[in-house]
Order: sequence, then structure tokens, then C-alpha cells
Amino acid sequence: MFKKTKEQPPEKLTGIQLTEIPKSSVGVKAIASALTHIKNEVGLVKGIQLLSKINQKEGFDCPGCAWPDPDEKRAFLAEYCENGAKAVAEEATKNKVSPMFFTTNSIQELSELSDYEIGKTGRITHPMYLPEGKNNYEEITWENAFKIIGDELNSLDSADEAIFYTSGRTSNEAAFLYQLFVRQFGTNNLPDCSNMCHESSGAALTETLGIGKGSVTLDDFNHADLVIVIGQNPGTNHPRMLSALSDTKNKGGKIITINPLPEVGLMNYKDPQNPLKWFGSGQDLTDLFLPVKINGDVALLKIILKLMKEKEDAKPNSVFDHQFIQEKTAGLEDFLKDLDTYSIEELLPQTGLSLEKIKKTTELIVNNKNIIICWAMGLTQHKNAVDNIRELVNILLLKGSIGKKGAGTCPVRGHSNVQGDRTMGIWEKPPTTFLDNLEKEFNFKAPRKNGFDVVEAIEAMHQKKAKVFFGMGGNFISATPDTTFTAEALQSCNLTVQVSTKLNRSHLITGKKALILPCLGRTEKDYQNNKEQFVSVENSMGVVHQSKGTLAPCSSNLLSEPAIVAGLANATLKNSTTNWSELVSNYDLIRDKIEATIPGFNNFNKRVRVKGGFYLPNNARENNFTPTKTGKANFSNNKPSEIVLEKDQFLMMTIRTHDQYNTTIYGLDDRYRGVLNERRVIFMNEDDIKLLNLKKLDLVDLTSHFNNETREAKGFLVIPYHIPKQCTATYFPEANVLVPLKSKANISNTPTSKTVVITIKKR
Ligand SMILES: Nc1nc2c(c(=O)[nH]1)N[C@H]1C(S)=C(S)[C@@H](COP(=O)(O)OP(=O)(O)OC[C@H]3O[C@@H](n4cnc5c(=O)[nH]c(N)nc54)[C@H](O)[C@@H]3O)O[C@H]1N2
Ligand SMILES: Nc1nc2c(c(=O)[nH]1)N[C@H]1C(S)=C(S)[C@@H](COP(=O)(O)OP(=O)(O)OC[C@H]3O[C@@H](n4cnc5c(=O)[nH]c(N)nc54)[C@H](O)[C@@H]3O)O[C@H]1N2
Ligand SMILES: [Mo]
Repeated sequence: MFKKTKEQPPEKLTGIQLTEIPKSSVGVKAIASALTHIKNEVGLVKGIQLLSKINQKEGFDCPGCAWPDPDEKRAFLAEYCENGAKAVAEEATKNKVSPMFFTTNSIQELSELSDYEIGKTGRITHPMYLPEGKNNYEEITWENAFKIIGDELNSLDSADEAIFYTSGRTSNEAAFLYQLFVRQFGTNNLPDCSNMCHESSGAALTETLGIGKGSVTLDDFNHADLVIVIGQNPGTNHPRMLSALSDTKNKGGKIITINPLPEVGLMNYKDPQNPLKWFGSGQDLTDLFLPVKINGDVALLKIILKLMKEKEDAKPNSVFDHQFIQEKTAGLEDFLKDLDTYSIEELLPQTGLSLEKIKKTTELIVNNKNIIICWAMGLTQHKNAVDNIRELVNILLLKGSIGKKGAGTCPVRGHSNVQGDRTMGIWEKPPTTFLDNLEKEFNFKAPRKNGFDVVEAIEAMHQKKAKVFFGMGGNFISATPDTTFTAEALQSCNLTVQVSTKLNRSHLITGKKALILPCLGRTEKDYQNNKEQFVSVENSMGVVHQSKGTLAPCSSNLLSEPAIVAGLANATLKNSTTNWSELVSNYDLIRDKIEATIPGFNNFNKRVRVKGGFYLPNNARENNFTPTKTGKANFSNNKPSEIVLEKDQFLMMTIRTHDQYNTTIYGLDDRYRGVLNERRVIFMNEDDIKLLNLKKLDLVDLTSHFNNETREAKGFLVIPYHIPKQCTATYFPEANVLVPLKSKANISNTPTSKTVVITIKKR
């Protein structure tokens, strides 16, 4: 009898310790923490050698975040951060998951482990197969693994019954081949982690500015008068961004932070590249901190916009850049008319802020010319997420603060190549011109119907409209919302396949049959046809550069991701006009094909070999907005949050600790928030805690409410914290079970992981 596996980590508490919240970020503790991880996972000597190659022009791209590297100066050992070092340690770990491991551990036993324990098991060394009805994975040859997949795919009634997910670590070369295979197979079902991440940014920016990517470069931070960081926690998730913010400050610029939480990294910073400063008091980064209520951002931005307009009306030409507006934009009148329909009195309570503070913020915006706005998941994972981002664009357009030095949009990407994967065509809604180019170059008929995004893919699997799930990286079950529902969806598939470096919960919540295909990581050498290869990636600012591993692979049975795609294609496609084996024998040949089909990659093989890589074209950066529907940068009318809480209800955001990479849990500490050795916590405002008759460290159960449905997650410890009233925070992925699948952003369809309505009950 096939026993059910646990779709969630067990509700075990691990022994919480609360500490003082540190006054500054980075500094000695960060260096020490990084070295401990490196020492434990990799060993110190090999570890230090590895660190010296991260983000160097001849090294590998850090598998952590997508923050760019400086174009010029790159100090030895310097272009890494604590969390980059942890990401590397996690991949280069000495620990191995061998076939023997799977023989001695059934999937039921493994599913009793926490995500932290699962992650610590190490790197997967062999392709593994879970036959129908079995409880243990068994070793399988690559050839047989590909055959099982090919046979299953070819037995489907339609290619649209297969889902091909991508996480954002996949290189350009692998991603390009993968989407080509999927489209030759006959579907656009290419959901990716972007659907849960910056999809809202892409949608908003494409509509308003004609490009789904940000407009600034790293150097712009040296020229900005004002940087606004909204809905983002760079101290943890993009630590190297702090040095860019520090550059802005050192040149006399100001920083505004808008976040329900006073995230330590943004408050005070000790430069890791300057050891002399590790022990000092650090540098205050934030000049003005606005602890906005969760999802109160549009209300806040609207008040700012109204105050800007008041000033402009009182003294024409003092605030708005009329020349820019007239030459470059469309829709101002309509936008101002809509803005008039809102009143500050009505909007203010949604923000939780004082009008005085918002006025100060407006002053800074009015009095500074070159403004950069940075954001991440705090804005993109709400029902009105696209509104959030379009409203930011309205501010920049009024100020003419885009398309010039020191100014513009900066959506800070997550996964290290998530932006490149999109450029390569990993998208369920591919543009027509892209498909036309593919057809021409590869001589096949590309499917034209849009495919499923993440949410639609889950629904399709649940309804048995999709029967095969293939994951190129990532951890689908833990990263997606509504864990229980998603588990049912995956379990109803005939076959689930994961291309992975490390064990995760998606290997345990499977279809009737399952395969694990272990691949090379970023840090490892990749030989094809006896020749060493390199891959390329695109960072958050549109720089394409090479990445080359330096370590011997952790097992001789690994294949590279491009080689896995070729194996898959050879086993699946009967009459492909593409010579897959030849393409993977030399990645230059893949790059030639990329050049032939995707704009901006001319002379790819030559330019990718230039140290530091090259910038892709970016119309917004060039102050050109002709790709939009109107041919101009568009003002837009946006709506504040429509969520109304009942008296006993709270808003919950699911956030990352300082000790995890998405669903990979490095450790159990959240040092910057003063929580050690525990992940099952809920941060609450002190007044709310009193209101519910709770006290610090009480154990509570959480229920989420959506469309008359409820979902439950049990066993969280209450932590009093500086968080606005009626706002709470829990950690991703423990709380994903509470995020309703149908609760998603307008237009972008992104799950609303930052606005979950909950009630809290004492155990
Ligand atoms: N070390 C490390 N690095 C990472 C990752 C990781 O897990 N670990 N993940 C990578 C990925 S894929 C991504 S997408 C990025 C994520 O990077 P972030 O977006 O910084 O990550 P989150 O923890 O989701 O933090 C969201 C921030 O937004 C705030 N916030 C939440 N709701 C609101 C709101 O309504 N309004 C405002 N103004 N703020 C709000 C939260 O308090 C929090 O500070 O980081 C990438 N880098
Ligand atoms: N509640 C809630 N849910 C969220 C979020 C949130 O803030 N709150 N954030 C969302 C966001 S922003 C994102 S991006 C998604 C992330 O979703 P995913 O990208 O699906 O999840 P990860 O945890 O990053 O994936 C980790 C796994 O990737 C595999 N891996 C690591 N390196 C490689 C590699 O080089 N190649 C291959 N093939 N595999 C590799 C390892 O096996 C590892 O277990 O989660 C989303 N889910
Ligand atoms: Mo992300």
C-alpha cells in the first residue's frame, strides 16, 4: 500500500532563543557566519578558494541573488556577501545523497524531516527513479530515465498535458534549449518562478515604459540624489546592494525606506569590503523610514502624488518636469483627473503613517531631481501588485526621473538568472516575434496558444488536464501557494520529474512515478566532448556575462542542464530538425542560435568572452518609450488596497529569514530580527498581542480566510515586534499552506504571498 507523504514540514518546534536585534548589518558577525557555513559544508581551504572565484570576471556567477557586479573594480574576495557564501557552501557541500541513501530512507521517512534537515542531506549523485507503488527511489541509468520521460510525454493526448517549470538558476544556454525542446514538443506550458516573483513588475513596466526590466545600472547609484527602497529587504536578500546604497550616501544622496519592518540591513551598515569599518558604529543608510501597513503602498504613493500636485498647482513648474512629460509621456490629464477622486483623509488610515512623515517624504521627492526606486516582493505579491508598481512609475514620470543618469526603475530580481531565463523565452506567453524567429531558425511550427502559468498549471494538474510535471530546478511544492491543494495536484500526475542539485520536498510529493535527474551546479566544471564549457547569465540590470565553475563535479554521474535537455529531446522528439547532440557538444553553437533568434545578442560568442560581459539593449534606459502601445511612457490610474479586515482579522506577509534561500533552509536563525533557532514564529504588534490576550512566545494556530474558505497552519510562537497594527509576518515556506491559490494579483496572476487575511487562536 502506498502511504501518503507529508506535503509540509512537520510542526516541530526547535527551541527558540530571542536576542537583541542587532544595531547594524554585515560587520564581523556576517563574516563569521559565512565562514562557519563554508567550513562546515565545504571545508575551509577549498571554501576560501571557491569564495575567491565568486563574481570575479573569470569565476562563476554567485548562485545567490541577481544583484549585478561592478563594471570596473572587483576586489579579490570582495564580491561576495554572507548569504552568497552560504549559497555557495550549500551547493559545494561535502555531503552526498547516494543511491544507498535512498535504499535506507523511504520517501515517507524523508518527508518527516524538516526542510532544513532535508537540505542538509547533501548533493544528489545519481539519477533516481521511483516506480509506481514503491516507497524508495532506485538507481536508474540516464538512458532509461530519458526513455521513461519520452514514452510518457508521447503517450499524452496533447502536448498541453505536460507542464515544464523553470526555477531561476538555469543558465541562458540551458534555458534556451529547454524552451526550444518544449515548443518543438508542442506546448507553451512554461511556467516559472517569475510567475510568483517579479511578474507584476514585468507587467507594470511593459505597459508603462515598454520594457519589463529595470532601467538603472549599478553606476546610477553613484549619481542618484535620492533612492527609495520600498518592499524590499536587501540586507538579507541582496546584501551587495548595500554597498551601492552606501555609494549613494557617500556622494551626498538620500535614502527613503518604505517597509512595515525596520529591516536592520537598511538601517545601519558595515561595509564588508572595508575591514577597518567592521568594528565602528557603521553607516546609517536610511534617512527617512516609513513603517507602512502591509499593502498600504498605493494609498501612501497616492498621498505623495496628491501633495506633489498641490505644490505644483501652487507654484507651477516647481515640481513637474513639463518638458519630459510633454515629449515623452501620455495620459497625464486622465491620471490627474483620477487622482482628484481620492482624498488624503480617506487614504491616510490605510498607510498607518502620520501625514507629517508623508509630507517630509514628499519634500525629499520634490527637492531632488535624480530618483531611483528599488523594490522587490513587498510590492509584487499583492492583489493590486501591478498598481503598486505603476504608481511608482507615475512618480518617476512626473519628475522626468527616468532615462538619464542617476534615475529610474530598479526592480531587484531574485534568482541569479531569472531575468535571463525570460530573455531566453521561458515564458508561458511568448511574444509572436519570438516564436516567428524560432520557427524560421529551427524550421518547425511553434505552438501559438498561451501556456499555463504557475497557478494555472496547479489548477490544470488538479483537474487532471495536465499529467506530466517536469521541473528544471526549483522546489515546486514548497514554493507554490496552497500547499495541500498543490500536493494533490502533483500527486494526481502520472509522472513528475525534477532536475535538481539537492534533495527537497518536491522529490517526496510525487506523481505515480517520479524521477530525480541530478545536474551540475554553478560552481562545477562542465566538460562536453572533452572540452571545458562555460555558460552565461543575465543579472538584474541586463548585463550578460559568463559563468564558469571551478570545482570538480561532486559526482561523475551528473549531467549539465543543457545535456539533460538534449537527452530529453532525443528521447522524445521523433522528427526534430534540430541536432541536439551537436548543439550540446559545444555551447558556442547554442549561443550562435541565441544570437540568431533573440535581439541584442549580436556577436554573442565574442562579446560574452569580454571580461564583465555586455549590456542588453534597454529602451527605458535610453529614454525611449516607443515600444509601448501609445509609443510613449504611460501614466496610469491605480487602485489602493480593497481588503477590509474584520475586527479579529490580521494581514499576514510571508517573508524570508536571514538564513534561507527561498525553500532551501541554511539554518534556523534570523539574526537580523533577533530570532534564533526557530522558524515557526509569527511577528505581531505589541498592542495586538494584548488585544488577543496573548503574550510573548505563546503558541498559536493560524487560520487564513478567503472567499469563505479557510486554511489552517498550526503551532507558531508569538513574537512582539516593531510591526504596524493589524499586520503580522511569518516565514516562507512554512506558512505557504495558508496562501489561497485563487488569491492572486490582477493582471500578473502572482499569488498574494504578502497579503493573507488570518485569524489567530491560542493553543
Ligand atoms: N539570502 C537570500 N537571498 C535571496 C533570497 C533568499 O531567500 N535568501 N531569495 C531571492 C529571491 S527569489 C527573491 S524574489 C528576492 C526576495 O527579496 P525580498 O523581496 O527582499 O524578500 P522578502 O523576504 O520576501 O521581503 C520582502 C520585504 O518586503 C516587506 N514587505 C512585505 N509586505 C510589504 C508591503 O505591503 N509593503 C511594503 N512597502 N513592504 C512590504 C517585508 O517586510 C520585507 O522586508 O531575494 C533573492 N535573494
Ligand atoms: N509564501 C511565499 N511563497 C513564495 C515566495 C514568498 O515570498 N512567499 N516567494 C516566491 C518567489 S519570489 C520565488 S522566486 C519562488 C522560488 O521558487 P523555486 O525557484 O521553485 O524554489 P527554490 O527554493 O529557489 O529552489 C530550490 C531548489 O533548486 C534546486 N537547485 C539549486 N541550484 C540548482 C541548479 O543550479 N540547477 C538545478 N536544476 N536545480 C538547482 C535545488 O534542488 C533546490 O532544492 O518561491 C515563491 N514562493
Ligand atoms: Mo523570487
